[in-house]
Amino acid sequence: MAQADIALIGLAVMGQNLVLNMNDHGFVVCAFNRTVSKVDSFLANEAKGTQVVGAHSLQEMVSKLKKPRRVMMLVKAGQAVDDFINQLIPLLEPGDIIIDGGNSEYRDSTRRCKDLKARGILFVGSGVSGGEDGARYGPSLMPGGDPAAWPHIKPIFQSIAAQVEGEPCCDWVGEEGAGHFVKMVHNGIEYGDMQLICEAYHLMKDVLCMEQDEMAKAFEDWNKTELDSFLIEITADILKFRDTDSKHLLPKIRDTAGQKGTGKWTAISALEFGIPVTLIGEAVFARCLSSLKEERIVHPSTNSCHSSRRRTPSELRTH
Ligand code: 2AM
Repeated sequence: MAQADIALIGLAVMGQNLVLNMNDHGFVVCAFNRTVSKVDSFLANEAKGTQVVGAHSLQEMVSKLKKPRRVMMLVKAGQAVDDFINQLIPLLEPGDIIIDGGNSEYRDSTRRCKDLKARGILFVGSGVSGGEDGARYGPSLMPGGDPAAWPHIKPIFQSIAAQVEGEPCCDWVGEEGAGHFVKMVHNGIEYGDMQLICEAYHLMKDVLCMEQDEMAKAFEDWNKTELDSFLIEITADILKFRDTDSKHLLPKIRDTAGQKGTGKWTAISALEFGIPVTLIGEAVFARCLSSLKEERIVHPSTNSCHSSRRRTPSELRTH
């Protein structure tokens, strides 16, 4: 049997979809997952009829790969990435490549890149953007790390990435943790974009007293201008959307937003590097305020707002 072009560890939806995307582009992928039963169910269902092969151990996976071996991980950020790297090290040879396509912090990627370089293994930390659909049909990929790895992964990465006017949405972004740094800033920019949309909505609703369908029309018009973008497009759709009782759904949704941390990390990096990125800082603070508001209740008799419970400083440090 022909050796596989690349291994992919982590068969949650993002991982599965990247495997199927690589398969569509003619690459033979060897799939592995910590919970090994997922390998069999993936091969019997989603990957049925494809060229995808499976492995039931890391040893078996490594034995099925062409050299230099290319091993990509899409597992939970943090300890799981270090655990897999530690298990892979004794199985790989100098010149082999480990790619982390998860949502790792860029400092972790810098550390992993240096540690693996000392052992002759080439590390790549890659941002993967576009969600589940992107992973399946064309993500934006932001690889960085050991530059010696790039020629070996470029053909795979550039063919599975989204293509815009014939150009792949993927290029080498720099050394060490640069891939995950770019992904972090990319997410931070999205925070800023969403903050601008929210402020525009606030002014339209509370200052201009516009009706919901009027606001939707404004966003639709903006989407035909230089503001043409996914977020402006879905804002118009969200504004128009009606609930089963035929009333608009949006005013019924709680006015709070959580966060996973990439906006906050972008703002922290901006402070550390002395680069003013005030919009993203504002966006993070607005989300914090919105979730603090969630903790407050309006007293029905007086209509006055008071905190339901005083929170301790450590409880406030939630993000
Ligand atoms: P699982 O199917 O065995 O849970 C997304 O959660 C992916 O990361 C899944 O493939 C999951 O494997 C994997 N994952 C999560 N935590 C992990 C850990 N501590 N060690 C190894 N894999 C992990």
